[in-house]
Amino acid sequence: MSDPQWTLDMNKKGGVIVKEQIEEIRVKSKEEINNVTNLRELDEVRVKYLGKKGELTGVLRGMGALSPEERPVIGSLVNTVRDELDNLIKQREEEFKQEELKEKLEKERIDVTLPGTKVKRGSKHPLNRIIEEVEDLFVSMGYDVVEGPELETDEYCFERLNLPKGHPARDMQDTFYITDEYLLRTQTSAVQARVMLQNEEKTPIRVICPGKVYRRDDDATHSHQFAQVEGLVIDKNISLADLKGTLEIFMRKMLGENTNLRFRPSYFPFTEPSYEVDVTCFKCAGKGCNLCKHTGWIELLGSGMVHPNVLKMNGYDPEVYSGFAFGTGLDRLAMFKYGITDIRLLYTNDVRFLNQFDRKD
Ligand code: 2NM
Repeated sequence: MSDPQWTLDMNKKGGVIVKEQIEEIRVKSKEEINNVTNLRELDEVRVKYLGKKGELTGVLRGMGALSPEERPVIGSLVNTVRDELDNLIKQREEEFKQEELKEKLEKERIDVTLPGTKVKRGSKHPLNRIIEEVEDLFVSMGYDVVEGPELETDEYCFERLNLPKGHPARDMQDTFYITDEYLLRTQTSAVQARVMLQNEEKTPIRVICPGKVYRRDDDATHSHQFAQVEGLVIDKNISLADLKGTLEIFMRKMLGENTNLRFRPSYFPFTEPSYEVDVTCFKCAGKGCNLCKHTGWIELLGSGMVHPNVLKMNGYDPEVYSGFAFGTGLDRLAMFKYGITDIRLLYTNDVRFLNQFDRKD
């Protein structure tokens, strides 16, 4: 902005003094404005000169002493100086704000190239993955998933599954007895006895029962507690062909489409006939290796046609209904599917082991 005009011909003394005073204020205040170091100081200077009781405002207030001719001249001079100071203050204010912003940005600067903090996410336990996969498959084929108590009664775990007291096959499973009547279930077929008995209309049944079971042995290949899934189908005209087809679909889904099945006659008290089922060794594809002891086969399931006594004892007429059942250890299935060599890894929850099953979703 251009300097105010100082060439006015002031013929009266008072006006000349006031003009000098204004010039003095102008020089002094400009210097002070230029010297302030922050917004607060700047405001103090503004109040000192331009505030209600400020020095420049004071000049206007004292104008009464001037002649009528001088007043507009001085008035306009004061306005010019005030505008000049106003502008300078605004300019300084803007400078301080910019500085402040710059400082803030500098202080809050984020280095986007720094590596982030990795959020640790849990992963699904391999056993639970297997259970979910089995459940999804059987649910897609119209089965219900049913669970039951781990603390069972002798009645459901043995009696109703064609294993009366004193039956030699009771020794096949080393049972944890709690009392004479209560025990830790040795198989989830106890749940299936409940399902059959509780179905009062005696309509067809299609269930799988996954869960923990308990036996009194443990070593590298056996645990005193392990996970099992058993399946049961009861309807009219259920045959061995239905069992074979179902297990083939089951195993091919879990272990690959090239998996074949081999049925070996066996004995279970709750089925007749009974079969142990072998699957093509997944490691050597049936050629023979150390895992399958050079047979090409791995034993994975037990199965059979539901024993007429079991049907009868749970309220189904064996002349009208027939059924098949099967059972398999989920631990063994998980070990085969993921190539795990020690069953205890599934139960000790070592994160170095579990991290290998990191979720991909
Ligand atoms: C197996 C092997 C063979 C089985 C039998 C039953 C039922 F309820 F029908 F009695 N449920 N599961 C069965 C048969 C289980 O597991 C190795």
